[in-house]
Amino acid sequence: MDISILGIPMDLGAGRRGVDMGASALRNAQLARTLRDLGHSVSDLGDVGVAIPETLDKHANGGLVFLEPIVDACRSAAERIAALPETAFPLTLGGDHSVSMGTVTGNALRGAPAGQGAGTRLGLIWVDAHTDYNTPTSSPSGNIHGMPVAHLTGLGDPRLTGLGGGWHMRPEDIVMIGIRSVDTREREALREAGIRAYTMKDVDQLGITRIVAETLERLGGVERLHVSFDADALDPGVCPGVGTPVPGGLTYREGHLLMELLSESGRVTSMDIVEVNPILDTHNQTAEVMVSMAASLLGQRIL
Ligand code: B3U
Ligand code: MN
Ligand code: MN
Repeated sequence: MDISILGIPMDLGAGRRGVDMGASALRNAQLARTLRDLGHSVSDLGDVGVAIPETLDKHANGGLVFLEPIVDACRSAAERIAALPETAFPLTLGGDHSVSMGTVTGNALRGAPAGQGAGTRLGLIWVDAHTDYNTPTSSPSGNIHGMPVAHLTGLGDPRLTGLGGGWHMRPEDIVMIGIRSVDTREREALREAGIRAYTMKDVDQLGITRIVAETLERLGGVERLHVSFDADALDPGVCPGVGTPVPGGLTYREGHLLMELLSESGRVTSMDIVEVNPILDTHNQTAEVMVSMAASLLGQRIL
């Protein structure tokens, strides 16, 4: 496969500093070499430009923290990804999870004719402890990294919902896995939208194998399939370097099995790795684990 790595070193959407260094930590953990050793051709496109928080006025936009620079970075990421050749597999490195408004949009717009609402039908597998389905009005924190999925479906601030020029995700094309932290108003909005979310209770009861089978069946009709992997989906014992750790997450093997089964399906066309925070990590463990997750999604096998 032709893998294109693109970094979005942004922590503007998170409540704590440091995820802007996540892309660098993942590169340092031998991401490109690991994927090349699997037989892929890998090109690193470098980073999208992101504003430095200390140079900005945090509340320049009536309440929504760092909204404009987040829109700018997401737009740059979307443009870079949308322009990639059809055959490329974009592997995007955050950054906090608000980068996915740009990466998902860019992937949906690849190869699509220009115009209002154009874009392919993209399936989204959101691997996360959180559902990230807040809007500016429902969010308890005001942090935009808790809002990307809502904005991708068209709910929230028009400057963020407008990134796709009228294209939005269909809620029925979204599946979440690993969920264990949902805010009250988020829960109501998710139900209303009809998004399928597998909680950690579902992982315990059904197991990853059945969850992947159901997910692939539900997303049977999509043209592209994007995996957005938030490091905090994995248990904090496995990935300690995250800003909002929640106990009771996916084990190391559950994470790998999820990636291995998705890889075997041959249907995944792009991936994000987000929320790796080297400041909070121990010896780059979280980046190393996330590189191994990418390797499993991209064909690494035990035998
Ligand atoms: N739901 C909370 C917490 C949160 C969401 N995503 C992360 N944390 N990483 C919020 O702030 O919206
Ligand atoms: Mn997230
Ligand atoms: Mn999360």
